[in-house]
Amino acid sequence: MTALVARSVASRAFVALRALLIVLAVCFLARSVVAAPAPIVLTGADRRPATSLNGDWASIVDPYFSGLFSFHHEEKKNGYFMNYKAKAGDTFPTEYDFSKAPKLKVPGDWNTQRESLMFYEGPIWYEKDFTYQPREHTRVFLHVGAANYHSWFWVNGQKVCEHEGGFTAFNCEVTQAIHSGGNFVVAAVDNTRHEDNVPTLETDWWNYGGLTREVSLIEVPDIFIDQYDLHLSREEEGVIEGWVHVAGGQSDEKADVEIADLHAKTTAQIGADGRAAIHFKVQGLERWTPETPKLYKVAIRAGSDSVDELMGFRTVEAKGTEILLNGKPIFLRGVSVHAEAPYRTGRAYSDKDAETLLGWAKELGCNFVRLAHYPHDETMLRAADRMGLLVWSENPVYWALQFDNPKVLGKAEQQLDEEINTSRNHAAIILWSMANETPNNPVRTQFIETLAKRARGLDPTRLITAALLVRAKGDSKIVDDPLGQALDVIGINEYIGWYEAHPETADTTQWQIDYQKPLIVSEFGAGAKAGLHGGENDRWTEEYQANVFRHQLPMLNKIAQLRGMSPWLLMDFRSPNRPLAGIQDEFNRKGLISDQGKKKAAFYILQKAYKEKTVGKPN
Ligand code: GCB
Repeated sequence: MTALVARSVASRAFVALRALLIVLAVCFLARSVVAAPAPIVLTGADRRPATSLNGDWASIVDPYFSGLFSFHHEEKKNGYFMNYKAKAGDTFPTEYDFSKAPKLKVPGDWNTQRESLMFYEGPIWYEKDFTYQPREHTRVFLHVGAANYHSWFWVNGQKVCEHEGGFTAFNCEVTQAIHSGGNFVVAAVDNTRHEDNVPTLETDWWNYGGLTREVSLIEVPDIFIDQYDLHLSREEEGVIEGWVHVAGGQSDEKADVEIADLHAKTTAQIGADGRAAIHFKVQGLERWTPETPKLYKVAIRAGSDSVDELMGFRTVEAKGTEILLNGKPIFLRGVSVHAEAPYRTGRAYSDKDAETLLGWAKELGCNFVRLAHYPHDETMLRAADRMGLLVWSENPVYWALQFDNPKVLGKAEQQLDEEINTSRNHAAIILWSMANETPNNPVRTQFIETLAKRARGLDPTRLITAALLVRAKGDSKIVDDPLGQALDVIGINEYIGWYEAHPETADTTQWQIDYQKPLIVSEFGAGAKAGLHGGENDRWTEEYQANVFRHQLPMLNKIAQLRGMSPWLLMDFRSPNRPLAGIQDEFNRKGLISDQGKKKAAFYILQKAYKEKTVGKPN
């Protein structure tokens, strides 16, 4: 009996072990089919020579994702990424053909390019043919400015990468996949919203899908500069410091940084971690300010690689309740901006879009923009550097994420890393915002504190903020969200006169702020349809919106530690949450300017206050 039991236990163990081995083998094989190296960040990618892949791409709308998954939902080996061309005598049908498929423009969201795609959420395939001549001793990266939300890339049928997050740039190595002559690249982009994504299911903006920003090929030498950080020291006068990281480098190599206009040059040894520490003194530096946005050409070199940067130098810090720019207190006269394209709507991506939007901000009298609610395109940051607009840059930790899910924290961290590592050399950016209007609970607080700590570790030179919700008690508004402890600058959103009470309620509102830190009112505002007129208490009219601003400004001026504001917002933008026919028509109408560029009455109220410096401290 005992022997029998022992035998059956042994045989069961054998069966279990065999099953485990089979599972492991299957996993290994499956991985070898699908695994591709993670994409990398390239700082200053737009400053490198590149082969553009912008323009027309063939497209296949694939709501069931049958180009990637079989009828039993297994990942296909011969999916659409093979770009197979049917041949006479094939023993199977080929049910797709990119050469006959309709085109989509890249960069560009798909929603505004085809009426049937306006509300589409799901996967779409993209394909483009291109010719290329790789050179010896080089590595080639497919640079993607942004793909919303989840994307997969193949070159000549070989998987080169997969990426999550719709608003950050990434680079997939294609060195092994690309060849001399004709090549093709296939991408699948899926903008399906999921609860465990960042952002999550609910947002107040259009879920524009696709290859929304530019795509190119970037060729670098075997040993190349992948990331760098150069900034003006806060501690030592006239010192530029930071680091240059070299990928594939040996520790006996050197990196150098030269600013020819200042006759300044330094050379530094690359350490075992691939980094060369930079620290050098410059004479006669003109500091970057909103009034004098001086940019210098900075040459960064290592081995045979070089990047020609264009950057400004300034310091920023928080002291007590002040924000100091170059050591002097500054008041941030700002406005919030979505990456919505002026005049044509859709996701903004071009220099022209950036110049129009930021040109309006300048016309308003701004020295500051809050680029909500996700990292904006490089073109926007370059324009802000050039035009002298300080920037609040934001991680898409928006509303109620799954804060108790470690996977979600990982996604938020990855997007934060990409945002900072890509954009850290813009003089314009002074604030990294960790989140917007998140629910006040301990799990959320811990999640965002983790992000704040990470951001400080990656970049100790800028200030950390977040847009908090405010609590009401009688006539008072209370700012006591515990997340405030983790911030250098407190951001708050409030909608007195729109989502609550009346515009004039602002006259009697008292503020209790439990933090002795600088405060930015990162949102207030009201909806108005451009051209709709009426009494100042008639909702949706320009007069109502103007009235809200008229009552808000004096109230905000009474907050002693107010150091800036960015009312909601510069221009109307598409949002599926805004269906009111004849007024909203799927647009959030809180813009000071309509999506067609028409300025509303409130624009002029804020402009007067900014130009005459009657809000905030006059600096
Ligand atoms: C908010 C959000 C912003 C919305 C805005 C609104 O508080 O931060 O994303 O679009 O309110 O218009 O309701």
